Amino acid sequence: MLSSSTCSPSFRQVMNRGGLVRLAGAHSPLGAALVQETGFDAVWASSLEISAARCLPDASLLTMTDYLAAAAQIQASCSIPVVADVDTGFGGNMNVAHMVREYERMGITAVCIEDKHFPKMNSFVDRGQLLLDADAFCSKLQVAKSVQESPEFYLIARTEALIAGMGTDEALRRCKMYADAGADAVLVHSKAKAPSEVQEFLAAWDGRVPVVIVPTTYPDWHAEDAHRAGVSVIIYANQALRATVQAVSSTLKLIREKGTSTPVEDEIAPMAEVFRLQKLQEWTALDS
Ligand code: SPV
Ligand code: MG
Repeated sequence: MLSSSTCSPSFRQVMNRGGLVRLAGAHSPLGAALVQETGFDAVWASSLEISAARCLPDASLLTMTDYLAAAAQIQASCSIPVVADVDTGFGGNMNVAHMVREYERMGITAVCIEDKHFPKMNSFVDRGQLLLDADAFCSKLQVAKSVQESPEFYLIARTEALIAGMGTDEALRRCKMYADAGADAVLVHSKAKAPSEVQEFLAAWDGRVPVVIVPTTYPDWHAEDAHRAGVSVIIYANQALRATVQAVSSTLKLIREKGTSTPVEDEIAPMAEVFRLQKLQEWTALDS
């Protein structure tokens, strides 16, 4: 049997194992295969990555159908759960309900929805971020929980309060409301160069649901230290995408410049490695 058809545990099952849960971003099954085999617990189907793979800004330009197709392809290909980045839920309450039903139907066991307005802009883009009123976002969360079919389905509520410069107290106020509205975990996002505001948040957090972080701009904070400070889930959201951009660009530059690929041959994956990731042997065995 093809091993790509193995079942994945749900994200909730992974959370129930206890300990720190680590995710890395991907936009394709190939990227997800690398996430899985390097030992991450789940794949982050990143809106930034999925948009960037289409050479488009992460600005609600793609539709729910686009994001769902990418997440579902990833989930179908690997045996760790996908946490789908669903931005704002693609609109209002009705869009959120539709989103939950469609994602669940395609085998996605966890989604992360954020409290920005639709259309949203990536959190690291340097322009003001407008947040939805906290009560309106709670209403989205309640709708999401009310339509989920499986008790396994896991809802992460992400606040952009720190990204919008609203401070730790507002992030705490919102996250408490989101947890009380039914979120299974909260994600507190920050674009600060140091983890101090996230640490301040964690010191005051009462632990009513687990906390998720995305340490893109404060990469020096070691995962174990973050875990000791109260973090349950860490998402390395875009490092794989950035590695790809850099590696492909410098490889192509060298080939173009030197007129031969000899200088890069030792740096790039051999064809055998590509075949291994494609599970070529398992496929060809079907033909024997
Ligand atoms: C993503 O990876 O799409 C995220 C994380 O939402 S970030 O880009 O850091 O906002
Ligand atoms: Mg995103």
